[in-house]
Amino acid sequence: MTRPVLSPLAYAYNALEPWIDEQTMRLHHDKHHQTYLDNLLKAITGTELENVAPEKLLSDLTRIPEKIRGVVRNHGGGFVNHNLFWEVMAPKAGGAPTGDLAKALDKTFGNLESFKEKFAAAAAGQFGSGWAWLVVKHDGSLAVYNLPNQDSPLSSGDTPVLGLDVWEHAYYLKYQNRRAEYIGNWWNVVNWDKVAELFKAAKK
Ligand code: MN3
Repeated sequence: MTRPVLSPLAYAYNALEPWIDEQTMRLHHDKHHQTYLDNLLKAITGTELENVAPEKLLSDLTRIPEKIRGVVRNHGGGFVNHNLFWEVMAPKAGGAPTGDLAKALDKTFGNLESFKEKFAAAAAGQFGSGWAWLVVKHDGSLAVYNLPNQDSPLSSGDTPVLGLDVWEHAYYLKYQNRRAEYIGNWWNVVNWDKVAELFKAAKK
């Protein structure tokens, strides 16, 4: 396998405005995300884990030597979580999902609005830094929960299909302490086509 790299965004830094500002996107992708990757590489380079995909490292943290387990969990998690985050957002996005994903959300949560409320509550209710997640569980069912820091759903055997970063670095420049406003506006940039694709892949 090839060494993990920081992929460029698939859209311009200012493409998610007015919901997410250019400066936040630049710092978040070029600095924060890069740092997670750098620290992960620093920990695994020269070890037998060097050629293991970061997702695989996270999927069983008990196999990681104790000395670098924390770094893999935090920085490996940070690297993998942000890869997903950039992909599940897009300019001129938002709206509602269609197809199998829409059906599964309705079946699990009642309707799209109820899902969004539950997800937003998970995001708002994460004390301190962390993420809200929509995941596909082992049995194919959907679930919403939050996790602190950069903990990945992969470490619990779940496959994340939508994630919202609620670390202050994700919103503070534009929204300051108004996390709820950031969460509410974020729906305008959710790339449902990508979420549907991840959902389909996870169900296989
Ligand atoms: Mn972040």
